Amino acid sequence: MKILHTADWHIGKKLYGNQRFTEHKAFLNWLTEYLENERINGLIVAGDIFDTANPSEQSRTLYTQFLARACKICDWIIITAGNHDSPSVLNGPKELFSLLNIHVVGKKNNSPEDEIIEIKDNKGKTKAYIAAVPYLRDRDLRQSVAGETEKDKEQKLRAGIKAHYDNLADIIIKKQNSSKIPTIAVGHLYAAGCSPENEGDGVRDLYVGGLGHVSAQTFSHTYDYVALGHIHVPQRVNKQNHIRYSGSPIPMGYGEANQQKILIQLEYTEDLSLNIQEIKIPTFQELIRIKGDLENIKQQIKQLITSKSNAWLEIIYTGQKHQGNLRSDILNTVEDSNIEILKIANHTIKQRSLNQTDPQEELKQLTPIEVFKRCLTDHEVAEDEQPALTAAYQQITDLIEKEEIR
Ligand SMILES: [Mn+2]
Repeated sequence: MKILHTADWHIGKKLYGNQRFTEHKAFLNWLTEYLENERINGLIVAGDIFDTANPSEQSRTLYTQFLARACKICDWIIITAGNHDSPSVLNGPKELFSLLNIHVVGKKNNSPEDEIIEIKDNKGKTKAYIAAVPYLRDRDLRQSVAGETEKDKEQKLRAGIKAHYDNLADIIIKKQNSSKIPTIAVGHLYAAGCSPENEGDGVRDLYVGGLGHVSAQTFSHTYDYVALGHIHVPQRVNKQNHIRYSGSPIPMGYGEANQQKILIQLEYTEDLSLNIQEIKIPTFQELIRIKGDLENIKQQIKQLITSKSNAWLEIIYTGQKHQGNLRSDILNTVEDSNIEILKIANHTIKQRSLNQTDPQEELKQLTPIEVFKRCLTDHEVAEDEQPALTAAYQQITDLIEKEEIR
């Protein structure tokens, strides 16, 4: 029996405003071919199918088109919700999908049995049990009690998650009736002992509070393998070979651009021992971050053009000189090429604006408006333009404070 574990597709995710449907489509086409060529029996997607709770029509179409093809190749597919997914969006077609052996678990409900999926062969013999646990929200596990500290809450959550997985394991053990049957758990959570190492991928803020810091001990020995989602860097939890994050199939941001993206392939042999293998996913859209002074940046772009690259670039200017036309200078270099520039950041200006004027000064002592004024000076903005810009900036920061725009 061959099973593939993947997660964190984030269909509909944009990068600096750029749509990424082409990449998702290419990935799903590649995955379909892989399932077919390797004769994969089961597919597990461990949460964050979509990037947003209300995915666009295009995102939903990509997803259902993929499933329509994949369910003809695989014997079964399991989809659980991540924190980005809307439980009701995923659960909507649940009944219909189950007729095609696509099992969706969008949220925890009162019956733990709903999270236990029994995989049978065509003779009705049980081949595997999957504890398909969706992203567990605070309210799914814990009743808040007045006067609790953050630490109490964390501890209760952790205990709640462990109890949830233990309970499912107990039910499965009873069903197994002392015969050895492959058993896998699915989860979408942050486990301690793994390194996020991401920047700007929207994951980091979730480590604080919320469902943080479960460890390898959370998962009963009943589970031969634990298929996790939520962290975009593929890795083992606490160095346990059988508890893994598959990571995202396409890089969610430039911080992930140099990572090899993978799927995890599980293969149960005749005697039911488990082989775990990492399968490399090709790069569908190259993302390159270029840093340097203007000459350096231009030279690196030229090299990419010569090599007929179609990369999407993030450019970080770190030169000492003030460059008044930085943006247009850089954009000119990629005209008539297949390269796209998604972002140009000027770190020199940022650094200078934050530079200490007195050695005792710390950023937290400065108001945003003071930093903005230094920015204007460094940009050599004309004196008479400064009041209007400052007023506009003040208006924006007021809005952010009042309305908590994020
Ligand atoms: Mn997630």
